[in-house]
Amino acid sequence: MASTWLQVAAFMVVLVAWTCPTLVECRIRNYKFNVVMTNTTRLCKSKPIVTVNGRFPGPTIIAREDDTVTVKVVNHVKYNVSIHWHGVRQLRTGWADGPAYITQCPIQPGGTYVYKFTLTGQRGTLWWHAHVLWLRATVHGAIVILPKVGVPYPFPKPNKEVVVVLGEWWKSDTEAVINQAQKLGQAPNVSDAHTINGNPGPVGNCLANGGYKLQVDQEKTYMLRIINAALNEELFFKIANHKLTVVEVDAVYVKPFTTDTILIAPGQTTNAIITTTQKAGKYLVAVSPFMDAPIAVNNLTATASVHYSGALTSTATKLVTPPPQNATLVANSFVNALKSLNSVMYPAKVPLTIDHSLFFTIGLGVNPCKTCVNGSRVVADINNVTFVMPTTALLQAHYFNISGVFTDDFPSKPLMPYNYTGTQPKNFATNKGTKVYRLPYNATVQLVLQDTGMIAAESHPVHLHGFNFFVVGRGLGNFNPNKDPKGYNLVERNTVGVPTGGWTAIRFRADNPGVWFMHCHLEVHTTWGLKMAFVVDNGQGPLESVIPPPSDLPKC
Ligand SMILES: *[C@@H]1O[C@H](CO)[C@@H](O)[C@H](O)[C@H]1NC(C)=O
Ligand SMILES: *[C@@H]1O[C@H](CO)[C@@H](O)[C@H](O)[C@H]1NC(C)=O
Ligand SMILES: *[C@@H]1O[C@H](CO)[C@@H](O)[C@H](O)[C@H]1NC(C)=O
Ligand SMILES: *[C@@H]1O[C@H](CO)[C@@H](O)[C@H](O)[C@H]1NC(C)=O
Ligand SMILES: *[C@@H]1O[C@H](CO)[C@@H](O)[C@H](O)[C@H]1NC(C)=O
Ligand SMILES: *[C@@H]1O[C@H](CO)[C@@H](O)[C@H](O)[C@H]1NC(C)=O
Ligand SMILES: *[C@@H]1O[C@H](CO)[C@@H](O)[C@H](O)[C@H]1NC(C)=O
Ligand SMILES: *[C@@H]1O[C@H](CO)[C@@H](O)[C@H](O)[C@H]1NC(C)=O
Ligand SMILES: *[C@@H]1O[C@H](CO)[C@@H](O)[C@H](O)[C@H]1NC(C)=O
Ligand SMILES: *[C@@H]1O[C@H](CO)[C@@H](O)[C@H](O)[C@H]1NC(C)=O
Ligand SMILES: [Cu+2]
Repeated sequence: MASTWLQVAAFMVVLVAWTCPTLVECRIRNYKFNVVMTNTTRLCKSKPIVTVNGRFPGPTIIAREDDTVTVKVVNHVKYNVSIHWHGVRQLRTGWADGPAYITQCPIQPGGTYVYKFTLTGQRGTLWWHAHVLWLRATVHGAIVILPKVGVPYPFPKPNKEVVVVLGEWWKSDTEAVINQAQKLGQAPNVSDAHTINGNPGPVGNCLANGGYKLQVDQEKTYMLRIINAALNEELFFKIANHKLTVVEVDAVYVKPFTTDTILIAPGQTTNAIITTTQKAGKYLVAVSPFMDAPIAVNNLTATASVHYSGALTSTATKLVTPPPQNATLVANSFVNALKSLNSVMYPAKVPLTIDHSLFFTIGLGVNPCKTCVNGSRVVADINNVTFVMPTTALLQAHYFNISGVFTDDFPSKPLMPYNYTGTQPKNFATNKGTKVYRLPYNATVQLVLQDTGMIAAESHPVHLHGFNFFVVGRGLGNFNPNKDPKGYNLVERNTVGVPTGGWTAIRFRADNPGVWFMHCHLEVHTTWGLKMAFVVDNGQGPLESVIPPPSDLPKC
């Protein structure tokens, strides 16, 4: 094990105050994150960026299932900061979940907060990222959860494991990008590059960069722990002459399947194994956007390379052709191949009866704005509610019974039904509100997420905090409650793409009390208001109740 991780450490992992280097009998893992401004010359930009511990991507957290992790975050920058542990279930520990103004007030400049949570019943790849403003563009890193000591993977153990973080890069300051867009009421500028482990490869005027290099030996297996940390783009991932065997998504094992191309949305993680059966040489890795709607994206391809040992740098490079940007069929064939492992050891506990049947439309809208360019601004909504961020965190308001922060009248279905993917209403206006949907402890939920065609139909990767859910179906057009449930499939995850002009149905059991954010993981849509929260009430007794808040919980 130690040698496996040394490989990773060589390029990724810098741990501050990691108390547990052997990963054997260690139940508590302590980290310290200093949020700082960092200069980087790697990406053709002289302006400093916000990072954790000066790293981009940030440090990897390595732990085992059932370990308790503490991370002391110290804010040395001028921005308010909070960190989300994306996909970590946070059973009863919502205070450590991280989304600013949902579960905590942000850590203000000069402030400190210790996140403490236990990795219960999860193993695989997750990630952490800033959950305030657009800071997650550069404030993110991997979370690797190894199985408990002595528990094998349900597939042959790879020879090596490598973290591969995909991202987006702006030459401008990302806060300036979104602030400018919000002022004008228009879409923000797209990024200037995609990155693979912090490096775009030779694009634009960054030719000095060789790109990220993965050194391999022949006839070995490598498990890539791929994370899409990009703000706004779903990505294709492909390697010349190598097939990818997908074994896990969002820290849940899947039935292994082999593919040329991986589709990964912002927020999602995918573990895939490659076998190095090729001749010595250099094989390109391509990361390119998927967008099958008339929406502007950064269409540049990031490249990295897989180098077989012994190969000279002059060896011919094997090129790879990324799918076209609008390759819906490539995207669909990947998504349709995903199925939870659902074995005796890892059963898929999908709720079979439904207490709350919800139908949420997700899409864009247009509201008046006197100071904006056209007298209007683009917004986004769920069931025609554009979410307004409160100034007191929702979890505090819920826990301490503070009234006036939110209302629990989030509509369970659209108040004005129409043909969501057909002719749109003439009026694109939305309502504003800080509305939540309340669930009793242990209730079962089916939620159909329906894309709309307002302004443009577009794929939305929707992320739910505090739970894994089962994706039980997806389709094009409008969801049909009589016909569609018959075709239900099954994959467990925490972020799911709702297809352009289509729908996705998910199920979950509300067995985690607290306040749980649900939002589009395209940062631009979250900013525009495509977000809401579920309040899950306490059940019986302390084991079914939110724990008391820690004493250092930041104040607003
Ligand atoms: C970044 O580099 C500039 C120019 O060299 C320097 O003035 C600035 O202090 C540096 N900032 C940080 C955070 O290191
Ligand atoms: C966004 O792009 C426009 C057009 O290229 C440019 O003028 C503007 O400065 C950019 N905004 C930021 C914040 O970089
Ligand atoms: C503003 O108006 C211009 C010109 O009519 C149009 O091209 C643009 O799409 C409009 N922008 C928004 C955000 O409505
Ligand atoms: C990428 O986008 C740019 C700017 O919109 C455009 O000029 C270019 O043709 C596009 N390239 C491809 C390959 O689609
Ligand atoms: C994808 O885009 C290309 C170039 O714009 C176009 O020729 C092609 O018809 C599009 N394919 C689909 C399936 O929309
Ligand atoms: C909030 O109200 C609930 C229900 O009335 C009560 O059980 C709980 O003790 C109250 N919490 C606080 C912190 O006052
Ligand atoms: C909704 O609109 C689509 C696209 O125009 C059309 O094919 C479909 O028949 C419409 N559905 C209903 C129920 O009217
Ligand atoms: C959304 O709400 C706005 C404001 O109340 C209203 O004007 C509009 O008709 C509603 N749209 C839909 C699709 O319900
Ligand atoms: C939750 O509900 C299921 C049945 O729907 C039941 O089997 C289970 O015991 C309940 N769990 C708790 C903790 O109440
Ligand atoms: C930081 O957060 C505090 C508490 O919510 C708020 O009062 C303050 O305005 C925020 N600062 C900035 C720069 O946004
Ligand atoms: Cu979206």
